Amino acid sequence: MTIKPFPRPKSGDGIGAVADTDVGLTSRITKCRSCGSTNLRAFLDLGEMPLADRFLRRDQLAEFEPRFPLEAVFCDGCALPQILMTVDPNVLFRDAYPYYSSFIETVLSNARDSAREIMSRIPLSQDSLVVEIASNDGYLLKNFVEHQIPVLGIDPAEGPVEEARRIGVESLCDFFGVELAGRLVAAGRKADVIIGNNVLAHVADTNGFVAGIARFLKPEGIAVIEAPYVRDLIDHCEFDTIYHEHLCYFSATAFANLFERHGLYLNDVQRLPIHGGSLRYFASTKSKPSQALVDLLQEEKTLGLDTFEYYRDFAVRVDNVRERLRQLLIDLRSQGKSIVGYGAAAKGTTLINYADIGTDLVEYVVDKNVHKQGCFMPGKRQPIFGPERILSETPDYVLLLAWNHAPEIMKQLDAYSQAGGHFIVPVPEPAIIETQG
Ligand code: JHZ
Ligand code: ZN
Repeated sequence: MTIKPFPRPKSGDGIGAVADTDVGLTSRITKCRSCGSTNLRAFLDLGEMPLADRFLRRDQLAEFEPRFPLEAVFCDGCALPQILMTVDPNVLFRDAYPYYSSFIETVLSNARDSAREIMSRIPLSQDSLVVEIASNDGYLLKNFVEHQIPVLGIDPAEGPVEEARRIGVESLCDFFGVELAGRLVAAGRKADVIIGNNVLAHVADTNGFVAGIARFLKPEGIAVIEAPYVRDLIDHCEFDTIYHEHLCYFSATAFANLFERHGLYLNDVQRLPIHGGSLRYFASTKSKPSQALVDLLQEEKTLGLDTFEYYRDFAVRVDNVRERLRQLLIDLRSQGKSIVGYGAAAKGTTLINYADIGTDLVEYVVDKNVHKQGCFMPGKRQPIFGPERILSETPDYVLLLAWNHAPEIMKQLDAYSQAGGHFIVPVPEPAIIETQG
């Protein structure tokens, strides 16, 4: 089988380049987001990509769609992989931010586990305060509300915040940082627990964010932070989880370096399967490292996660996945097979745009999230429908753009498998999952 190379997306390629857009505070870093070092070494260039969560409404299809460079670098100073471009957070997260955590059972059950774990580690009562940064629609804090523990959610996205308030989760619609922490402390509030799931990597002022946590946390309090684990990203070639919302890609080593700068110590860590592999970090004002943490930091050293070598061949592996996926889809289409996508996931935007998967290969995408239905995928513009369409049309193949939720999705689509349907996963390597149909 010959694999034809195809052009990378680049500036001015159809849709447009960064200079033409109204991009507010969009900028390119020259120093590490964490330690300020200028020793940044490039390891991946995905070209110019549209914004991953900017699903297009029908009336926006004729409008200019901004694209931004997406290049990843490794910091020699503190071992933190990161991207160079910072897109204005008001563009990324306000207004029509479409991500509602409660649509995903895996996210809900992880939230329940997290709440249970936290309650087993620290005594909480009606006099306590549990804060969640990026509290979204209240999917996690509601577990504390059930136990009559006072909560405060903080999130800049209006739609999800409204939903959180509707279900009784007190929420502030704002960006968290050292300034907001200062205002809350001045108003007499301090937190026993600060939770931040999938938010640390999203914040442009990385140090301001951690300084805010340090300021807002009671001396005996704990910060519980979840973030995708860069080791899983690299090992399983999850390049599609790289997009403009994700500015940093943490290891325990890089996390500890960042938090210690603000007087917070990483004391424990748990590996989680969620989002393709994440770490749950436990930090507090005193240093009491658990054996699990000591072991993981040692493992990271042994593997070389704190050296550029670990990332050196990633781009070659990514290109290999891209070529193989394209060829698989092209072969299936040339045999007359129909292919659709499941999950209008942010990572799906990176995947279809980097692998140049247009409607000729993947005709449409389905997603349970009603806020995404009726819209179109960024860049490649597949229309987004509800998942029932798969059951009514029985396409030959479903490409799992939300491959991280494969078991949950395949379970729901059991009738589709029974009817002879097949699933394709794009990473760690493109593969057709055999079903019993
Ligand atoms: P999912 C988001 O990434 C965005 P995304 C964000 N930047 C982040 O950090 C990560 O999460 C953690 C749908 N779905 O979770 C729901 C179904 O339709 O992989 C979602 O639209 N049916 C905040 O967007 C999408 O798939 C289902 O049964 O890449 C999954 O998105 C399931 C399970 C999901 O995250
Ligand atoms: Zn650094």
